[in-house]
Amino acid sequence: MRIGFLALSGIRVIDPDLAMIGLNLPGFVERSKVIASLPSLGLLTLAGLTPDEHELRYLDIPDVDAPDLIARLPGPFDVVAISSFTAMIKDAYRLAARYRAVGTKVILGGLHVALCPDEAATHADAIVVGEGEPAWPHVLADLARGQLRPRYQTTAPYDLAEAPMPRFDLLDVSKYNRLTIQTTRGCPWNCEFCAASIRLNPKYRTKPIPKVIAELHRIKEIWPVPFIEFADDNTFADKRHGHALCEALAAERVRWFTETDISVAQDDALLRKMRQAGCAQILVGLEDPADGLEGMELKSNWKARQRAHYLDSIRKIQDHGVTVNGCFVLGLDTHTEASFDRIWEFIQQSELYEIQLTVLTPFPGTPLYERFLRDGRLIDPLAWEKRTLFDVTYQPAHLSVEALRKGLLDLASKVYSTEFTDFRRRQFIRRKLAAEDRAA
Ligand code: B12
Repeated sequence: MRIGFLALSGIRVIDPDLAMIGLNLPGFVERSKVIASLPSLGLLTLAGLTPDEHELRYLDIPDVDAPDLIARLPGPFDVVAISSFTAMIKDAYRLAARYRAVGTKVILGGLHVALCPDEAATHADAIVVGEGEPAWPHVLADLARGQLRPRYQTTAPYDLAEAPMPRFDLLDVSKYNRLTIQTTRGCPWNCEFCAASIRLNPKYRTKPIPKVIAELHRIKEIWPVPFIEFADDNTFADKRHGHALCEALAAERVRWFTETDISVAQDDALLRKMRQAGCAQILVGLEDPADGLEGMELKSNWKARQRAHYLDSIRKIQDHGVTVNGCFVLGLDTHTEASFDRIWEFIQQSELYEIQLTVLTPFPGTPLYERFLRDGRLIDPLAWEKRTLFDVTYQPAHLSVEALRKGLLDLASKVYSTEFTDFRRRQFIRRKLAAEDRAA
């Protein structure tokens, strides 16, 4: 079969004022360029599970509505596999319709499909709900026999010891400024708003280190000195795995970025190893420096219990030469007009190297979405295209929608201004040098 693996690329903001700010602020533009360019690891993984007898192509589709799209793209394909996140799902459905109109079978999978399977099923010949690896061989076999089923559902947690080698070789690597490797899946915590891989399967799993290193070696064959982003939700939740991962990476001379939680600050030896292993930055969900954390993590209120250590933890991690990208969520139920100033004060005090500001976003399939739906607080429950993490899609508890929008815009203009961006970078270097002096 000729199989096309199709990813929707780029990042999205609907609100024109927010898009404008993106065009004007240096820190923001820089970040957007960096994060917009990544291939779909989910599709490359499925391609890695596809037997050699099939002919494969991987394509990033920048504009699904472009005239003559299908005629201009490589192909034709017997079947296309399309991946989904919520913000671009309507684009994915339009792309699916265009392919189905020319007789190509369409398989849809990914996070949004897992969260809204009944909706997705109306746009595809088959959908895969949950993790893709266990289902994909069945999809291929059923396609070959002409007996495709409309729905494939996976529930048991996929064992990452079985993980296939993603087909990085299908990429035109000159188009990307970093490539992804997944070293863990899931997260031990369960935050009310989280719409990441715990929604595919809640079990936290680690990939055997030799497999991670083999993936890195495969990437180095096409890109000798790559920059790597780990496509993990919480790389260092399992400290033993984290130590072993860093020890193995130390020999690789590669720079990398990942997402993890603030608990890395409690492990000095791990911080030293992260630095030696080439860790450039960790992205940490701080969410709120005040009482908005209360009740956010649903298993044991874990997030709220970390708050008292935030400032010390950030300093300690950065003193080890690893920059922290601190993420804040605006519009939590405790937030009032005063919260924006409080977050701004905390950011200044923290000396965080990088900051991500997003608006609380009720993604479908999350406990947050269910709560807001129940309470009648969703502005347009099915406006999936607005689930961008920047657009306001619900009625905040103690703010108007406009006040939240404006609060984000004002805070973003302060945080991403040239002056403050320069200040943050200078502070980081100053503190790092001082820490190195102390250590010498
Ligand atoms: C890398 C990444 C990106 C890349 C995506 C590149 C791409 N085309 O895939 C870039 C930088 C472009 C990006 C952009 C955006 N992202 Co993003 N991103 C991530 C990140 C960090 C990792 C995703 C990943 O690679 N996972 C690993 C792979 C292996 O998992 P997977 O994709 O889920 O695939 C598995 C299954 O879903 C399934 N599967 C997937 N596709 C298919 C298809 C078929 C046919 C089948 C059978 C199975 C299948 O099989 C795979 C293996 O099990 C996650 C956060 C995180 N830590 O996970 C956020 C995340 C996915 N992003 C998110 C968001 C909000 C966005 C943006 C909307 C931001 C914005 N404002 O623009 C855009 C939307 C982009 C889009 N095109 O739709 C949210 C999505 C929530 C949701 N439910 O939609 C996440 C979870 C982060 C968060 N804060 O919540 N992102």
